[in-house]
Amino acid sequence: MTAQAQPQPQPRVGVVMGSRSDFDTMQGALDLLAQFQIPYEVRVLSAHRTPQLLPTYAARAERLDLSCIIAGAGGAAHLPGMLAAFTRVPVLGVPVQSRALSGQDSLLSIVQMPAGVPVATFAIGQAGAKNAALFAAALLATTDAEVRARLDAFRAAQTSAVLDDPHFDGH
Ligand code: RP5
Repeated sequence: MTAQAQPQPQPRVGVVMGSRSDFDTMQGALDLLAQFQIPYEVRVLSAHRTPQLLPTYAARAERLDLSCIIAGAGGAAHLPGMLAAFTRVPVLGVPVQSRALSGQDSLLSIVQMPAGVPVATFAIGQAGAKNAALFAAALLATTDAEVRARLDAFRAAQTSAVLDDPHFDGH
């Protein structure tokens, strides 16, 4: 018997990054999207090395009606801003921690957009990647009751983990 390919659910979030070397940073976003059962797709796109792929991906994001694109990049991190220039799909920018400047360069490259083309910018590194995924879940939760319930449960578990810590002396 041959294995049947399972139909893949249509992605609701796009996750892109400027290089394969960004993958470790972005893994936290992928893990959380999976935990919330939000279908996603992943692409490596570079504003500098594959600039021709940016308008193509932006058009795809609109065609698929993605709720948002999470875009991680480091150094001269133009990927989130350039994608935002090509599409009205909300772009959540994750500054990857660079070797030379510890991600300060990535952060400023992503956050300092000119008025008119916004990129929602998150913390440098893995915290930013995770929070971008949680933000994507919050966006979907405005219209999706199942995602809303999972997000509420995630928050409740996070709170319990703090309050149930034996080192927490309570109030
Ligand atoms: C950026 O340059 C990427 O987002 C990555 O963070 C950085 C370094 O890329 P590699 O030289 O490791 O491919 O475009």
